[in-house]
Formats: sequence, C-alpha cells, structure tokens
Amino acid sequence: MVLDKLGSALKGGITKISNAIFIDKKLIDGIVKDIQKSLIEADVNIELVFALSQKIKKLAYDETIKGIDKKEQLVKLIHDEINLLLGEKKELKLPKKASIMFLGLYGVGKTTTIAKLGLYYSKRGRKVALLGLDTQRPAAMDQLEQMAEKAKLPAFIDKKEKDPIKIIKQHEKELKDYDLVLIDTAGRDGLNKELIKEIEKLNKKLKPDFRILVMSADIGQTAKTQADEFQKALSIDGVIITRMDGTSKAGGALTACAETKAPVFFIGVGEQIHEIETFNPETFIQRLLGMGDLASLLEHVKSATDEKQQQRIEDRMKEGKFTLLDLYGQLEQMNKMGSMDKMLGMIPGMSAAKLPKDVLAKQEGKMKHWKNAISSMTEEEIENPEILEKQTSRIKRIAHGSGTTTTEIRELLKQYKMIKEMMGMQSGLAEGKIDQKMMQKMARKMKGKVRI
Ligand SMILES: Nc1nc2c(ncn2[C@@H]2O[C@H](COP(=O)(O)OP(=O)(O)O)[C@@H](O)[C@H]2O)c(=O)[nH]1
Ligand SMILES: [Mg+2]
Repeated sequence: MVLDKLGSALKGGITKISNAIFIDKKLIDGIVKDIQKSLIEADVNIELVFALSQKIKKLAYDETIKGIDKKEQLVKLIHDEINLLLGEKKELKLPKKASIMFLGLYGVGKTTTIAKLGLYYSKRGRKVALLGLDTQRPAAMDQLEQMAEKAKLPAFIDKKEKDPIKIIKQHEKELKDYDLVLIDTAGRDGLNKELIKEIEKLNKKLKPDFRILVMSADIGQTAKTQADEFQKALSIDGVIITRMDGTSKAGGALTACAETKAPVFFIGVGEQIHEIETFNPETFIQRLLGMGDLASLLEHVKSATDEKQQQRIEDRMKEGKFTLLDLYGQLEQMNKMGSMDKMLGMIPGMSAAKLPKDVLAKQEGKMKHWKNAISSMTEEEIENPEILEKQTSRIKRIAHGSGTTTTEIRELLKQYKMIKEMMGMQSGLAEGKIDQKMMQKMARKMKGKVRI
C-alpha cells in the first residue's frame, strides 16, 4: 500500500509505547525520530511534523501523568494528530440528478478518473454518461471513447469540433436522459488565463452541480498551491488525488489538501478502471496502522500493560530476585561517566578493577542499546531472561523492535548472567557461605570476562 513506511513507523511507535515498562526520554526521542523521518519521507510539511513532535514530547515528559494513563494518552494523541493531518471526512453527496465537471492540468488523470468514477457510480445504480470537452489534445476524444467502452458507458464526444460549447449544444438533449453526467475538460501546462477563461465559459453554460479538481499525488505538497490557485480562480467543491499508488509523496498531497480545507473525495490507486477509492481519513489511518479504530488501539495498550504484573515484578525485586529490570535500573544510574566504577565498587574485590576511561565511554553507547532492547521486551522476558536463550525468535523480535542487533542482546544476556552470579556470591558472602578470599579470586577471574 501507499505510505508503507509511515504506517510501520506509526505502528512501531505505538507498539513500543504499549510494551514499554518505562516511558523515558530515550524511548520517546527514538519514537519521535522514527515518526518524523517517515512523515518527512512521505513529504508532509516539516512545520506540521515538528508541531506533532512537540506535542508528543510535551505529553510524554509531563510528570503528572503516569503509567497506563500516559501510554493511553500518547497513543490517542498520535492517532488523533495523524487524523488531523489527513483532514476531515467529507463525502461527495450527489443529488438524484447531477453533473460534475472535472478540472485539472495536463496529464493529471482526469480522463482516467472520469471513466473510473463512471463505472463506480453505474455499479451503484446510476445511469451515467460521459461528456468529452477536451478539444485541445488530438487523441483526447479517442481516449475517452476507449475508456468509456471499458466501463460500458456511453461517451458523448465530437472528434472534429474544436469549440467545446458547440459539443455541449450537440448533446444537450440526449444528456437529459442520464442522472449522472461526468464532464471531461481540457487541461493546460499550468493554470493560465486561457484555461481559466475556458473553464468559466463552460461553467456558465453547463452549470454543473460540482466542480472537482483532479491532481496527481506526485506533486506532493505543491498540491496546496495548486488547490489554492484553482479555488481562487474558479470555485471548486473538492479534490480527487490520482496516482496514490506510485509515489512516496502521497502524504504531502493528502496533508496539503487538508491544510487548504479542500475535501479529498476520492483517491486513484492504479491505472486500472476499478482502481479508485473513496477517501476517508479514519479508515485510511486504520489501514496505515493495520489495527482497527482508536478503541482497539487503546485495548492493545491495556493488554500490553498489565499493572498487576508490574507490581509483582517490583515486589520480587524487593525480595532480592535479580531480573533484567534490576539491570535496567542499574543502567539508568550508569548514564553518568564513572558510575560503572561505583557499581563495581559495591562488589567486594572488584573495586580494584579500575577500568580505563575509553572503555567506559564505549560502554555508554552499548548501554543505550541495551536499554532500548530491554524496553522492547515483555514482562515475562524481563523476569526470566532465560527464555530468550531457549527461543531465539524472541531475540530477533526484540532486536528488530529496538533497533539493536541480536549480538548485542546476546551480550546483554551474558552480562546479566555474570552479574547475577556475582550477586549470588555476594549474598553467599553475607551469609558466610563464601569467604572473602574466594570472592576476590572469583572477581579476578571475572575481570577478563565481564566487559564492563
Ligand atoms: N498509476 C496510476 N496511474 C494513473 C492513475 N490515474 C491516471 N493514471 C495515468 O496517468 C496518465 C494520464 O492520465 P489521463 O487520464 O490521460 O490524464 P488527463 O490528461 O488529466 O486526462 C495515464 O497514463 C493514466 O493511466 C492512478 O491513479 N494511478
Ligand atoms: Mg484527458
């Protein structure tokens, strides 16, 4: 589908928020960065992107909102803001008998869209006729005729006449038998005076119920200027965006229309005659997220956050069981240079193991990755890291979700095991099971292995 990358960034962000044990600055900064990158890649206006980022950060850093409330509010905020970017849903409400005039520059997909819509509405019980008024391009009438044939619709054209008003007059009577008339007009390279004059003339003669501007998605944010210009010169009722299938700039075109408040009624998603869809921001975002509506998104957050489970982990920590969560806490503390020394200092015999400063610096970067990896784990995995060794698919999932490598996660597990062992020895020491000498011997042995 279009905007795949944007979809996976949003989905990834929401999943990370749902699964995270701590909503900390690093997690949020990472998510915001991913969303920003994909929105900018989709050609969304940079100011809108930064405004969205600021809103996410402001909420995330708000200390007064905690736990699951914060998670829910964050997910809702992302959902609603993306929805706003895409604009409000506005349906094209056709009366029983209607005519629509299509406007647009050369090659934007007017003729194709008219045939697509003709088929769309005839399938829904309308008696549709196509009227060809593009007298500018030599093959325009043939093209409309061929496309009408594909859609099994009548096309009212004149291959020789150069004056569109005369073509209208020729067919005026017959067209009265149809309840939906779709009118193809000529484009130009740009919106010049000649085009405006011609459309005004046709508008006066035909008095169509709707004037719809056709634009191609590959113009991206320029859609805003184009919609504005057409709106100023001739009043338009809405927009159809074609070629949503073939361009990375589709996000730019959609959000630009939302900014100008020009409703997008349909989107063209391919060259084939059936490849047209009504545009509804809510269903569009549901498809981007691949996760139903807002209610089901919030359900997803709830099911990923089991508060009782979280409390249990905390209780067990108090009992002295060493989980990855402990390690996470330790890593939090260790963001400051040298704090690794302090931790080692807590273990008898290890304080002697003075580490060179560059080793510590390197370790800082590694820790950031570990922290991200732990954020991507489930509670079960944090509590029993042993299951990760048994199921390597879990390691892959965590690496993928946290932007780390499986090697880094394996290393984290190795460190966890060693520290756990040391902690065990420490408590053994306290209970008098291990003597100081033996402890120091072990510590020296570990010095080469524990790369912290
Ligand atoms: N991929 C894709 N191509 C489209 C779409 N709509 C139109 N086209 C193609 O765009 C080209 C120009 O279309 P046409 O209808 O002749 O544009 P017009 O000059 O505005 O009438 C044709 O090759 C169409 O097949 C769309 O939604 N997706
Ligand atoms: Mg055409």
